[in-house]
Parts: sequence; structure tokens; C-alpha cells
Amino acid sequence: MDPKVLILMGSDSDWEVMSEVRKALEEMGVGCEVHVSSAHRTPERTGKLAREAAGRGIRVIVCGAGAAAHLAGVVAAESELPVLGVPLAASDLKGLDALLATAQMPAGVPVGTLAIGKAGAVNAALLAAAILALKHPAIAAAVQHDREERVRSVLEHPDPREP
Ligand code: RP5
Repeated sequence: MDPKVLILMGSDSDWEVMSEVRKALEEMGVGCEVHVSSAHRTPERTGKLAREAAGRGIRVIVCGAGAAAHLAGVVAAESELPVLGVPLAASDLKGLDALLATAQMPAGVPVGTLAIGKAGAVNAALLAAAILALKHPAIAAAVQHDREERVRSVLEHPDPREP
């Protein structure tokens, strides 16, 4: 069974940013499934998705949520898979609330926390792929290709300071 990434988000309103996770995974040929599930609105559904993930071939879980963002922490409590958290800007605090809520897990139940917003979403996908790459050569090649493309895009970009 090919390894998959589970993308969870607390609300439909998170999709604009969290779609970047799926897009980056697709570009590397990594399969995923996506669900809206909230830590506080649908706690039972969230727990079930987390508990059953490993049995469905999921190997990494990416959670995106805004405001008092408990989603990644709750999912990490319910699963031994690696959990990556993407804090989202969904309140007047512009993601700082979600960043602290996601990153400041007490010792014992880790959440690997990325940057707020789109950068964090893209990096969550790249980090998930890097984890899967440890066991899957095709994904390792895709991760390496992604790095090479980023190098190329810098080197090929004309320097505006050149005359
Ligand atoms: C969080 O509350 C969600 O992850 C979302 O970022 C935020 C706002 O949700 P909506 O009110 O837009 O549904 O739980």
C-alpha cells in the first residue's frame, strides 16, 4: 500500500491555505486524503479519524487550524503517527494565537509546528514527504527534484541589480 498523508482542517474556511498542502503533495506524487474536522465542534469525528488513520495506510498527519487551535494537539493525543501543525490566521491575532496553541505542547505529545499560513502549509507537505522519503525511494527522488527546482529558480532568476 502506498503511504498517504491525512490532511485535517478545522473548518471549510481553512481550505484556501490548506489546499497548498495537497497541491505540494500532488506535485511530489504523494497521495493524501482531506477532511474537515474540528477539535471543538466535532471532537468525536476528529478522534476517530486520528485513531483509524494508521490502519488506512496514513503515515503522516497534517492539521491546519486557526484561533485557539487545538486540532493538531488533539490528533497527536489520539495517534502515534507524526503530526504536523499549520497555524492559520483566522482571528484578529492573525495566526499568533494558533501558532502558540499548536507549538506550545507540553512535553510528551509532540506536534511538529510549521509557520503561519501558506509557507507553513507548503513546508508541512515538504516535511511530510521527507518523512515518507526515508522508506520510499520514489518519494525521496521527488523531494530531491523539488530542491533542485528551487535552486534552479533562484539561479535562473535575473538579478535586477545587474546593468
Ligand atoms: C478554527 O476556527 C478553524 O480551524 C478556523 O481556522 C477558525 C474559524 O472557523 P470558521 O468560523 O470560519 O468555521 O476552529
